[in-house]
Amino acid sequence: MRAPPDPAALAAALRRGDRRALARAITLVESTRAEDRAAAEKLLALLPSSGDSLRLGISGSPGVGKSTFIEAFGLTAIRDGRRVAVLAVDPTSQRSGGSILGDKTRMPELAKSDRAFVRPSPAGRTLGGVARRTRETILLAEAARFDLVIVETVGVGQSETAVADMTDLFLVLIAPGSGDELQGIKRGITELADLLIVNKADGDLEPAAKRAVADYRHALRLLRPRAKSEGEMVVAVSALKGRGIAELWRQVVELGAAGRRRRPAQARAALWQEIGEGLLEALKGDAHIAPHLAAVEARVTDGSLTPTAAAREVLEEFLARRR
Ligand SMILES: Nc1nc2c(ncn2[C@@H]2O[C@H](COP(=O)(O)OP(=O)(O)OP(=O)(O)O)[C@@H](O)[C@H]2O)c(=O)[nH]1
Ligand SMILES: [Mg+2]
Repeated sequence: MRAPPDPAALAAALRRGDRRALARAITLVESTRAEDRAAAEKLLALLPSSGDSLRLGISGSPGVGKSTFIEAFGLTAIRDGRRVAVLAVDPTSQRSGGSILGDKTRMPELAKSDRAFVRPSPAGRTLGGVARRTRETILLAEAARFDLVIVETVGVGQSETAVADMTDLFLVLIAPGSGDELQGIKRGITELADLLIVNKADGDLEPAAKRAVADYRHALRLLRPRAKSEGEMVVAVSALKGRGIAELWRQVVELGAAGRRRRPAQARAALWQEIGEGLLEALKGDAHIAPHLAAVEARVTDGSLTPTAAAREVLEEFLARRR
């Protein structure tokens, strides 16, 4: 068995901006081995605070152009002096090696740049585990002097919420002409999104992109009649042609400064989430309780016990055993 790396040495290498150290540190926080977990926590405690980073969440359905967009957008940020880390969150997908290849070939320049770091998502695991690991990975990237951290999610629903809850600004990419432009509004995604970005505004798709922008602006005015600047919340770009990307970058920098104010509340929410998950883990790992959980669940399933009564029973037993 390999010994975990020395946290102090790793922290020092991170502070120098060493990308290989960053890769090793991420592997460490992703590990579930107890001694790695202990080393990871020591490492995290040694890291400097996050400085002036901008944390950006990006989501959008498969094929909308996320990777192409991140390539163009990330290179624009690099030209503006940033160092860019791209992290992926993909809790549902089982694709592993494939996504690494796919992402890196769709971001060829970014993957080559020495001012960028692209980390694909390890597949599997629960959303809670993924969220904690990603939060920690953001801190590692920031300690390694990456001042634009892009968290991409290809998952839907909960993973979008998880990413929105750990970033300063959340962008949702939309494809035009898919016939379901307003589906995002139905799914409530616009409540999470700070900016809706209609991609592929080029060639044959340009008229459809313009319509999509108008449709979304209209829908947002109906949904949030009191807000003033909904028009500016929807923009059209072409990631492929690089159109609208520089303007969007300026807008993101501006909005991101305000979005940073969310961090204290996000940290508080993460604390309670971790406490909740820790308790649940302890409960499910309790040698006396765990064997009965399946039976309790079966009684709730067949209706012979209410969820409330069952939960009270389980919790009372769990808590009584700790007194
Ligand atoms: N016309 C046009 N095509 C684009 C644009 N951006 C991306 N595409 C194309 O759309 C396809 C999907 O692009 P990706 O960047 O791989 O999309 P993705 O959202 O990362 O896809 P997944 O990783 O599978 O979720 C590719 O064929 C791209 O070339 C654009 O701005 N205009
Ligand atoms: Mg992609």
